[in-house]
Amino acid sequence: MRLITSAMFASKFRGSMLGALAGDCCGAPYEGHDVCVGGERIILKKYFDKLEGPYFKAPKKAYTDDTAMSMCLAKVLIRHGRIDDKELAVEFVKEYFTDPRRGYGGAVIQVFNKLRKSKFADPLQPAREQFNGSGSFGNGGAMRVAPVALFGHKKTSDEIIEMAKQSALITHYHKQGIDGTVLQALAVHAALLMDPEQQLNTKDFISNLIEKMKAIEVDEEGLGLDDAQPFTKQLEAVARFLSMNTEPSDDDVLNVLGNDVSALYSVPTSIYCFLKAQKTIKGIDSDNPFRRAVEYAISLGGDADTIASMAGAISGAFYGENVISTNLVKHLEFHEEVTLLANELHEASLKTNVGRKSAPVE
Ligand code: R7I
Ligand code: MG
Ligand code: MG
Repeated sequence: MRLITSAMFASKFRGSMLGALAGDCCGAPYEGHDVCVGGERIILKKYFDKLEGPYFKAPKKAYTDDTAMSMCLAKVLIRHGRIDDKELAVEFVKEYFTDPRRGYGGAVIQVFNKLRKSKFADPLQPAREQFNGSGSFGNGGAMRVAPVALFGHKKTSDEIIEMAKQSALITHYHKQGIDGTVLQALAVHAALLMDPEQQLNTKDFISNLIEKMKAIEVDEEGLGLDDAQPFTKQLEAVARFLSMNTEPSDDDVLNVLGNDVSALYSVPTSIYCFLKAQKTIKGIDSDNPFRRAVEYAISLGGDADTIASMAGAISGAFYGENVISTNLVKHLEFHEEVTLLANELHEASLKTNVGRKSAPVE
């Protein structure tokens, strides 16, 4: 394998953050839709063809909370060289109250209100109180975590796990909300460290994630029940689907992997979209593996912006920015700011000792 140079990492940072933006912006109009069948797939293909075709002046594709919160994380990492609970809480709250109409999750707004009201006295407390004390199992931690994995590119998986957890806890206290965040961060981190010119071994990619999630989802009771290791089970299903000779039906994918706002039924789905898109996909007519991942994710409907955004973040981290059509990028609201932040995040990641608890606070 070639050494990944600093210039390649910079391109992968931009690829991941623009990939996430593309999934969010292009998927948002499809959020809550049913899975695309027959003619709807053709309409989706035309939608992408148009965005990737010769530039036309049109309203920009608007980003949603997925991008808004990712950018908050990127800014805190750039500014502080680590995740500071209070700084991150302040950044989220400032962002939300400046621009609230970005399609935020139904319950997370309570966290923002409580944080503001309490003057951030304990930045983790409001998240602990969600859903009568069980915390949110939504995918909001996972959808925004890519900058953490990028920033920690020189770190070990254990350090990525710690940083991802910390980034989730401001809003998501439920174990599944946290573990989904960790899984998405590990997927982006793994893709980031790979050489895109080497054929990706999808079997190894998923096996590595399964091993890591097994260690996180320790079956403390020792009863061997499925609910002790829910993400491990979902990833094993991803591996099964990928190894089939014929593609599983959309119904099978949706029934098993899911497409909703819970972390458990969306993060493994996004990883599946990325890995499946290494090859051609029935009904998705494109030579470009990034577009296949994002278009396929959107075609599944449900939480389309978020699943496409997470798949886009992994795919962009693997291939780098050149895999994303420049015409498409021009249609994405905020693409210049995201590019700038990706560059700054890369520069900051070279300077600091991020993630370590002992890292100096600036
Ligand atoms: O997780 P979160 O930030 O939402 C992210 C999603 C993405 O799809 C975004 O694009 C945006 O559309 O929202 O926000 P939360 O409000 O914490 O969780 C999202 C939803 O998950 C909640 O509104 C609930 O419907 C559901 N949910 C739960 N339902 C019952 N019990 C999350 N946790 C629970 C729970 O414990
Ligand atoms: Mg959204
Ligand atoms: Mg969503």
